[in-house]
Amino acid sequence: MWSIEDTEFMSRAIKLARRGLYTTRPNPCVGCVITLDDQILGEGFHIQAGGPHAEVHALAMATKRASQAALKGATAYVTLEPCSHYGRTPPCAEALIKHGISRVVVAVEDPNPQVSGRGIKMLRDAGIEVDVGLLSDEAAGINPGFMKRMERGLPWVTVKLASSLDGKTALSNGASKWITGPESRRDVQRLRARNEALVTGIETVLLDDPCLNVRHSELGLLSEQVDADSLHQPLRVVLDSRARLTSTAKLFTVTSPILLVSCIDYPQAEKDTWPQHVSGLILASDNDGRVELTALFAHLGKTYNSVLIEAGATLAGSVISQNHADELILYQAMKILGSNGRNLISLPDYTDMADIPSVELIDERKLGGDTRLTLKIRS
Ligand code: AOF
Ligand code: ZN
Repeated sequence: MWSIEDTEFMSRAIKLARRGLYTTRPNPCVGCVITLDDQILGEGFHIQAGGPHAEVHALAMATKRASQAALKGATAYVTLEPCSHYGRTPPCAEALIKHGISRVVVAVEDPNPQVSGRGIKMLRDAGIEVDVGLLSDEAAGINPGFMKRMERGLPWVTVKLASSLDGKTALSNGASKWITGPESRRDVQRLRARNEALVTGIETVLLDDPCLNVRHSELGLLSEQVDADSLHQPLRVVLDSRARLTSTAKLFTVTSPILLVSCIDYPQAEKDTWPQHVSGLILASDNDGRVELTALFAHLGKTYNSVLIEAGATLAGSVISQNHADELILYQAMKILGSNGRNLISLPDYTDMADIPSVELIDERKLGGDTRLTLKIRS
């Protein structure tokens, strides 16, 4: 069904879509290539929510290069089903029809209930040949958070971990600076920039006093990939069940939004000191008196496609053992910290191998002297 050219042009559209990785949220990354007689006439990608969709950019380029009449035999390759709704922009399916495109190749259907098949139907009803499913896994893989949230109302959850070769995060006295190298730390900045919310625990905040923001200068990205102005700062979420955090935390000095999640209310006098970018949320506690994670992810899933957990062993372990994690990213340093070092993940004392978390290695990469492992959690 798919020609070599089809695959080549869809690969190009996927590559273009990725260029929106740091800027499109909460919209998905989408790429589009328009060809005529197997020559690229126009291409584009979705840059920013509220701005033109990928198809609009590609059509604009194509119509600059060829007359509208020439688009009659043209093919559009789109990584996500063209939209059919009036959102912040008019429907792309309509634009493709209006421009006289003859064939549309779609990698994956848009699970957004406002679209979900209607874009494809609109095109077919207008007599356009529509082929769906080319490189669908790759295309869906650019937007795991968008796909999951649209389908299940939950965010894609990544747990970030950093350890020594023997799986330790610190010496027994707590010393941990710096186990992983500068390349890994820069990669963590990019990981933060790709996620819409970062979740950490009160223990980590009290111990490390982090800012948990994305520093544009440390991303090591080209300005065409993301300029400082269009870079989103993720929401910073602190799980603080007993409402212990005070506004002296360094976290407060950076003005991107902070959500403090507790199981009891903070004292009013404390809340009065919160700057404008700080808000609170009270959720139920679990049996251990900690914030109930199911309620947390259901809440975050109302707004955020992707959540990065950057926390200590206890919270990381709870997220994994309670089956909330989709992916682990482990930065492993070639250092040996010894058997009294602090453990990476606190998990229940499993007695049956059938009960241990099931992980699958997806990617392995050297970052300076460290190794980065990307692992999917199988449910
Ligand atoms: C497309 N092409 O490039 C993108 C699409 O708020 P709006 O108007 O930008 O609409 C956002 C929705 O449009 C988004 O949730 C998704 O369903 C779809 N995104 N569709 O045809 C694009 N970014
Ligand atoms: Zn659209």
